[in-house]
Amino acid sequence: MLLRGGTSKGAYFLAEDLPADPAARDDLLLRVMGSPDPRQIDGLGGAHPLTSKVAVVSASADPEADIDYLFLQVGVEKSEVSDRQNCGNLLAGVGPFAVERGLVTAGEPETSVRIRMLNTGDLAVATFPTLSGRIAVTGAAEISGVPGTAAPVVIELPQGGSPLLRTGNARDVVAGTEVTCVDNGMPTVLIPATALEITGYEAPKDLEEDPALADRLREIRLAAGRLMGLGDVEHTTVPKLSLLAPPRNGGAVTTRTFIPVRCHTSIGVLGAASVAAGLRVQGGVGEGIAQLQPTGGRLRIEHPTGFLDIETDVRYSPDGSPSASRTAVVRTARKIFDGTVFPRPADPSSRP
Ligand code: NQM
Repeated sequence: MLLRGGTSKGAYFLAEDLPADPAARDDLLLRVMGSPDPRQIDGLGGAHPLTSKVAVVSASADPEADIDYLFLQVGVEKSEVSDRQNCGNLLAGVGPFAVERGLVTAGEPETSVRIRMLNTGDLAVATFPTLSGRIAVTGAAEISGVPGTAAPVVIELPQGGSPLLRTGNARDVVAGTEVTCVDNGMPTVLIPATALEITGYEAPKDLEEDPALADRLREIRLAAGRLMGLGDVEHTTVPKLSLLAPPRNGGAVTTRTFIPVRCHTSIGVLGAASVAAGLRVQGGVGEGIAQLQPTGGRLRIEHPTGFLDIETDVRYSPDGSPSASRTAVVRTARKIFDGTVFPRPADPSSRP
């Protein structure tokens, strides 16, 4: 099934319909999506990382969850499939997909699905309208970056899994630049835009066309990845890089996020959750840039096509280390197509 989940789009599969062997599965998914090819002309992919995504869903054996969700990022130009990152946007479509495939029974007027996110081990709860056992096909919710309205999906992330500050510090200096390395579901490096000699309000396309910026970001990312305990991140999609500037439209902060080479046209859900939590870290690089409302957990993260509202609370333990205790966000999802995909035939010489 093809669904839009938030501001991304992906192919959703039942785990039982894919090969159990990861190498055979990845080979099949590359052929399904039409990779490697910058246009993905021979497959379902949309020629951008945000539309070259796969969700693998199954009933969960975990008593705390109804279903398991594995996210796979399928390379566009490269023959790579990665399970190293999660995706909160595709997460919005996982509950509706599970209802459509009969993995969970729909309630009336809404259904809550407990989802174990296999990439990180974290739990999410998604609640969305359902009617007569089916998902709502229309709705009144609107999110930035998607035209029109659709049925809302309320996503709750009860608590962050990994430590919020992966390096243990509110600030680190990497490649000569002060950053905050944060992880509230997505390892993200927060960088003041002015530290990179840009304003932070540029269009994604203009930022992508700046080779000096690309080199600098690469250098920061490789160093930060090591510092965050992620090892050599040359071939992985995490950490992401979020460049921060003061808000312009009444929000908390303006962002330009690299995922990690292309500049996001909006921002990822868990990426925004990590930015929001990072802004609440005392002594982080967001201080002096972000404007945090004195009360309430909701932060409006501005991005190139609008904003994303994230509710998140950061608490400090007696030893002084911060953690995110709860994160919530509203997304929308829409079923686009359900049917049979015909993958490009396997190249006998490249068979796993
Ligand atoms: O951060 C893009 C997206 C994402 C990831 C990326 C996401 C998230 O917008 O939760 O959703 O950072 O690669 O789909």
